[in-house]
Amino acid sequence: SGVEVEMAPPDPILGITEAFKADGSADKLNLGVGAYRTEELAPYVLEVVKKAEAKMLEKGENKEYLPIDGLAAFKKATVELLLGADSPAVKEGRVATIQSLSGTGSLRVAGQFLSRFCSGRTLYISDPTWGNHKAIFTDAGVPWKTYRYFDPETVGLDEEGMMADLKAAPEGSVVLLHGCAHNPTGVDPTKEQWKQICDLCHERQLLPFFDVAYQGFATGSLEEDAFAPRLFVEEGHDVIVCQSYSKNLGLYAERIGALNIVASDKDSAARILSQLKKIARPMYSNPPVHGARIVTEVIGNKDMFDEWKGEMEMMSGRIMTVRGELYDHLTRMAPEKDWSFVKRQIGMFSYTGMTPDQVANMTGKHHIYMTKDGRISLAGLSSSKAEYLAAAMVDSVRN
Ligand code: PLP
Ligand code: TYF
Repeated sequence: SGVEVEMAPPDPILGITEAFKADGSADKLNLGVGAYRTEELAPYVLEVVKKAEAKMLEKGENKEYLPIDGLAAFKKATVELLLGADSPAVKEGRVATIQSLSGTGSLRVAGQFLSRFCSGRTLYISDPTWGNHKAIFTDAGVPWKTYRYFDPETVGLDEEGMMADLKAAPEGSVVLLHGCAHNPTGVDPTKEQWKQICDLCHERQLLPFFDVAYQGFATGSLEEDAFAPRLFVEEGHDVIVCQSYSKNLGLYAERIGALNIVASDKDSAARILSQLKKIARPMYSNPPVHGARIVTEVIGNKDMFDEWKGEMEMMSGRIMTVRGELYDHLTRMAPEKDWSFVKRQIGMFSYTGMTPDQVANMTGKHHIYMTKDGRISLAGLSSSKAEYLAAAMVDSVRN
């Protein structure tokens, strides 16, 4: 009658932070988790978030339960941020939106929806992808396969491989795409390539499913970063989109995000929403309110919205600056190697191509923590540490 289980392995990303905390070295650097840090390497709370919270305190809002599908004003704000306020799909009421527990929880609800209503349809996931995707969809009972995505030779998109694998996918398959700033590679399709992927989804009757975790964080522009999901919706696809406010509004621990399913008409959207609520209810009943209010305040107030855009540009700009500095140091220290990928990659991460042994050297010898797949989070790097990182990388790839 006892409970005996094996020890579970630590999370490949969040487990790194545990190891980092236990390291006593003064040089240590946590480039594992994708979380934005200031130049002083401290966590950053956006000024606009503090303002929104002050306003919320002033209003004295209560702590009553939200509806199962979340705060109505948040739902409106989040779908308009994603697709644009004048999007026909939004205006026609064809989008079923449910506020959920940030990106991860939204993906999990979407997974449950797929396993319940799209059984027999395989989900295609990029190789590589964010470490949690496979676990989320495995737990939700969604059968998945991978499609080729990354070409280590060019440190770019494996366009041919991706298109061939998607062409070979059975009709009705679901394709998981990163809306922008692909994690971990930092390699995104160009606009032209997105159009080809969109056409292919039409031809092959594939259901596009976007994970949008970095809107506004990739280029600094909310519109630019929503190019791909907007294109697919405009082209008339039914589309699933998960959103997260962890990175772009720095609301990591508030667990605020949404799942949107764009349907062909208002009635099917209403039926889909009713089923999403039926999924959420026995899982967590209803979502937390604090982050939903923050997002709603920020998006709904012109001054705060503009201030948010400024802070996003600041954050994405700082990451681009450290990319440039890291590139300069690397090129000076090891000019025989082409380091231009560091500057080309988009978003928080650089996918370095380092092997597990080289990563072990980074951590064991240089106290630099990063994921085993060779990914480093540049959001956790400061200008003053760029040279130290470059020296460690050069030491690791040469040995
Ligand atoms: N999807 C991708 C691609 C991510 O990189 C992340 C984390 O950063 C998430 C989803 C979900 O994060 P969260 O659950 O904090 O929104
Ligand atoms: O890729 C990352 O680093 C971020 C952070 O379960 C993260 O996505 C990692 C693991 C996780 C949730 C968020």
